Amino acid sequence: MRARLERPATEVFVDRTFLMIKPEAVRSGKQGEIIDLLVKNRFRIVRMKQFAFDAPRARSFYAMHDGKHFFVDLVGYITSGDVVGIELEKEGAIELLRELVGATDPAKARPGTIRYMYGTDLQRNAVHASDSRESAEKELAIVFHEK
Ligand code: FUP
Repeated sequence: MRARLERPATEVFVDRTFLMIKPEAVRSGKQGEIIDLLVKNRFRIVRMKQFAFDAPRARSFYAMHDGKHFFVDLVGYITSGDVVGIELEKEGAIELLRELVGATDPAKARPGTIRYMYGTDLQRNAVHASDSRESAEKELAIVFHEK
């Protein structure tokens, strides 16, 4: 008979973060290549779904930018088509994913980063990645409807 595996007394803590593939990258069929990059960089995919934001959920997702000059356009853009939301796990996930994603403006992103390879301009910059643990928790809750 096989021994029953016990859960370890202390859980190992691994950071989690959120990546979203934005509408123009989904429209042009780049999901697969972007997900492949995540896996090659040893991020573990925990959950993933393709969906469309409605305006209230998009405004809540981008609430930190409410009132800025680009807010209305940003909400219009992010609700313009399907996105792919992905929960990722890795030691140091938040910082390492931001490095892999690159600068907000694709024109300023370093070669090898996702925005350098797949971004079009400041608004259509291929992906979103959480910038802190608090943002990750909030964004995962909005996208995956966590309580
Ligand atoms: P980032 O954390 O790199 O995604 O960038 P920000 O939080 O500064 O910006 C959020 C999103 O707003 C960016 F993905 C792109 C968009 N944006 C504009 O459309 N115009 C601007 O002038 C600045 C940001």
